[in-house]
Amino acid sequence: MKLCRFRTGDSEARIGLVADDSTVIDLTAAGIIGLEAVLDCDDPIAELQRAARGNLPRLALSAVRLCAPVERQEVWAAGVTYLRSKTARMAESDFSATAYDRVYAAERPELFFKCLPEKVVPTGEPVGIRRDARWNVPEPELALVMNSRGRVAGCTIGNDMSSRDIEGENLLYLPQAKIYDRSCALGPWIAVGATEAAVRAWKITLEIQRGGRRVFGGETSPGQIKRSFADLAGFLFRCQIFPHGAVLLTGTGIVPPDSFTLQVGDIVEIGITGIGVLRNPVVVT
Ligand code: DO4
Ligand code: MG
Repeated sequence: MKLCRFRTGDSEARIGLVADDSTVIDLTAAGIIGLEAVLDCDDPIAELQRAARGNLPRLALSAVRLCAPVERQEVWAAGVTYLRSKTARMAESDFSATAYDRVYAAERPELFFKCLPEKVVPTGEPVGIRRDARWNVPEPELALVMNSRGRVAGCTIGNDMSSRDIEGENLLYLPQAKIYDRSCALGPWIAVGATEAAVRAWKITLEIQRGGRRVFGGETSPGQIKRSFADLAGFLFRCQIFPHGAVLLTGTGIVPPDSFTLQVGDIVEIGITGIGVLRNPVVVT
């Protein structure tokens, strides 16, 4: 089931179910006014099925504005979870290479704070590249949506925008390479109900268009993530609580060649089978 946040006109964000990739069923009249309560249920699927049984308003997907599927959840990210990310980062950095090598093999994963929801953009809105960076890339990532008990309640698509020259200059610059205005996109909605085994068989694709032409394309699969979802969620929720739940980006497995950097006006399209497509133009921030 596909759970979304949406607006019509100037209305407050509402919660809906996307049916047939063309219709949004407005769940407001069924008493569902936020993501948190649904995700915190023992059985979100049963709760959504119960809600959708009523006679609820249906809107054309094309007539609503999708919001990022995040309310008060902090957004975190795992790093160096794919071999491709490890090798690309070892190559970009003179003196941090061993850190990436070690963290890929270590029991404790790299987890870093990405942003609060106010820095997240939804599908359709621009992601940003820093004006003081020379080498900027999107990072297409499966995002785990976790409830307040640390349970993976669904997943969505994430873009962990990164400035590779800043990160590569010194590992201590990671927060500046990763956190700035419009540095994270999430959407288009949350897929609820798939098992980890099913998700691991999905495909992740990245396509970057420039002036109507494809300038980069790549693909991978969540099956290539070195760690289990439970392991990543367990480390994130170890010694800290998330009263509103959290979103965890699970790392990138697609890295464009070193000669590639994003430009203003590029369109970044990330697809994950089982979820949908997250599509964002690029601006300078
Ligand atoms: O260690 C730096 C960041 C890694 C990351 O964001 C990734 O592997 O996706
Ligand atoms: Mg990343």
